[in-house]
Amino acid sequence: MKRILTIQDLSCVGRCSLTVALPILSAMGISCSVLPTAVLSTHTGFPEPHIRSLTDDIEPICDHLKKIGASFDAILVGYLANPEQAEAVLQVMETFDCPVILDPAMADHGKLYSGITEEHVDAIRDLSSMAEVLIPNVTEAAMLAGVPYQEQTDGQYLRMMLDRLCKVKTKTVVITGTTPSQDTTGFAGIHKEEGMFSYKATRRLNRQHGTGDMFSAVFAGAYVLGHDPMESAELAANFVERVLDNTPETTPFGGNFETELPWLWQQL
Ligand code: PXL
Repeated sequence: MKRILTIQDLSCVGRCSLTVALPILSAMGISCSVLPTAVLSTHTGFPEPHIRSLTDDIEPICDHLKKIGASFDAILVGYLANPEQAEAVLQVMETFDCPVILDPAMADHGKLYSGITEEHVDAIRDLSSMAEVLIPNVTEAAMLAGVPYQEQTDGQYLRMMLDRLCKVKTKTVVITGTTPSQDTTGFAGIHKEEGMFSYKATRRLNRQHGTGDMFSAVFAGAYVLGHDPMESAELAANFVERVLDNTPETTPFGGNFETELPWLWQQL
């Protein structure tokens, strides 16, 4: 059985991060271990969440996991609570020495998430150069590449960001939430050996919190199971489309993904 360690927060209410990665990876037949970066009453899309960062706990948890002989086929990194955590996460990556899939989880729709600072962006930029796969949305890609955010994404803009984000250790970058045209959305990717790939589907009018986290969890699962980056990203996009179709109202409680898990299992 494949094993993934995922490093992201535990938000008690509002589907995102660990509360989506765990069930999704389990439904894909993958053993999912967790290293929580913070406990929040809700994600930061709700007003005034209670937040306890677990910055000082990352290293001792990692040390103990190493001591008991834990090993992983991949590490999936998501939301970090502060820039200092990037250093601790780097040590976890070095300790377990396996492919890292990094979702920068810090911004969307042209804006940083509440509480995320410019120092955080710099720390994630440094960390991202150590990842084998990077999965930013358009806003995060622009911030990491150091270019202005554009709501409409033409091919030249995406190509420029993909080239800038593809560092020495990077094998694949997938930018999610692209807008190939007014009524379509999709992703654009680059694979170092095989070149560019892209995908588009009808744009859904509703938005749901946590769909980026769902995308990266499905992608990570398919990738460790041996699917190539395009197949993994397409499966992830199709899963998110089903979640959106299943959740007509836009609320911060997140997309109804639970009923789509049997479909996900059937695709593998
Ligand atoms: O879905 C991204 C995410 C993850 N974790 C926390 C968040 C957000 C986005 O707002 O606040 C805590």
